[in-house]
Amino acid sequence: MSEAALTNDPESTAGLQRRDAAHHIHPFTDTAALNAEGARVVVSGEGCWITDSDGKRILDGMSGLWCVQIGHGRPEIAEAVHRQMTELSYYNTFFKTTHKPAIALAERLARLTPAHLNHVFFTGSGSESNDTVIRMVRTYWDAVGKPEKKTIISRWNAYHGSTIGGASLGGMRAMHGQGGMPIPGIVHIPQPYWFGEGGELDPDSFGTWAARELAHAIEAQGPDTVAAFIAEPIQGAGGVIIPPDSYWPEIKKICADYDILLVVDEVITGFGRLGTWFGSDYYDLKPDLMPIAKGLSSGYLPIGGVMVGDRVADVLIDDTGEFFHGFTYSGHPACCAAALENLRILEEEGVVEHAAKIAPYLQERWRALGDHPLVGEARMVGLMGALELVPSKPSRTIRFDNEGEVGTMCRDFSLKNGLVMRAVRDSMIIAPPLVITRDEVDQLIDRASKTLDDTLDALSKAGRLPS
Ligand code: PXG
Repeated sequence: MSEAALTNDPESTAGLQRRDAAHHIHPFTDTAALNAEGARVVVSGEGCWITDSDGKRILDGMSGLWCVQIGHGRPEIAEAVHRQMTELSYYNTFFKTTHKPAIALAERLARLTPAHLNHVFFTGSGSESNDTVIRMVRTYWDAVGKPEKKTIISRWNAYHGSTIGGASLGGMRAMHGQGGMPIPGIVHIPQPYWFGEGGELDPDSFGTWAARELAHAIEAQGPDTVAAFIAEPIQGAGGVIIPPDSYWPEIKKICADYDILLVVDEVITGFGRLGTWFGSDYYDLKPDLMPIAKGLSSGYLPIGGVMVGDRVADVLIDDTGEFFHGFTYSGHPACCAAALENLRILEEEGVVEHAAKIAPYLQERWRALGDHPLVGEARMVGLMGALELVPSKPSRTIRFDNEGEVGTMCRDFSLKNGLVMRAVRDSMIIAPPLVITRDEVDQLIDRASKTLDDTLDALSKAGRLPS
């Protein structure tokens, strides 16, 4: 077929890109710029790999969007969903009604999550989970007779979703800039980002400083008005910000001292990402509320939830009366079936144990990339890591001009080299499926390494490196 005929074929890559550009507004995208370039069309996925419409196989170093714990394309999930849809495709969980998949999933989650978390409120996504958190936190304090406790403290550069509530809890200034956020009653403190913001302090002193900022904010707001603190165990979308060891113990102490609820957002860190079932297990946290999503179903169908600790559940269930909140798809039977099958695979195939076992090898090889002339820091916990790109070493303070440009360039090289890495500012992020093998780790590192060389070469040719 001639090239012109191929381009006119609506199912060719060019045809699909043209049709996509005509009608599809993508999330977190400059749509005009994307349309000029054409979107990558992904057609299939298997294990740690995706294939695009040109037949190129790409190692999915981001597990889709931090979610495909068990890898792509497991037929067992499709079969479980098919079975459920044949039996009961949809029914709600409002109005004194329930169904078997919601019952079984709630039971399973109570068993798998930390011991004091014994109830779940189902949602359709992480964003809905965090909107639910705002409602629950404030309803809890109303019910215990402290209605003045309303303010929720979060961190700058946190990500808690893209609904108005989720984006307000989040600390992404660009998001706040579109649409009048944050909503009232949400306050942000500095993040524990030592590489970017630690100044002259050593990591542990900086971690303690960042945690003490919570106490300062509580004092500034008035301790009687603060309801909760929300945080990701490790910030994901913010750039895999791993807090110094001193951070979480100090935060736990401050929450207890001031009697504010601790909300641990496990949308990314839940279901094995850190080589433990939850980030709360890794950092020994005892969240009052724990939003979950993503890895709950390995992303096969949309489902999220808020795990509710006994302290809050007792009040919400016994003292609140009706909780005026819920979604059409809360506990959707097909999504619950996908989640149950995913959890069965995680448990029966020992996927979390596998992640814990492969993590040291990936970490060792990832940290060795820190020797590359472009890399200022290579960090990783469990199976989530970042490389900080810098123009010259050793340097934490001198960064590239036009932040984000080098990261994007590096990401484009990475895709060319057959590896999905995500760029956050000028850092490169990976969070591969938990089922990644040793051989795939080697391929990931080889491709990342070549990508760094390609980026260095391009920067050097463009005269963008100090001589
Ligand atoms: N909390 C956390 C910690 C997240 O990472 C959400 C809540 C919201 O989940 P939903 O399901 O509503 O998207 C997330 C989502 C990125 C990226 O570019 C990260 C997320 C979503 C989209 C993009 O890294 N995380």
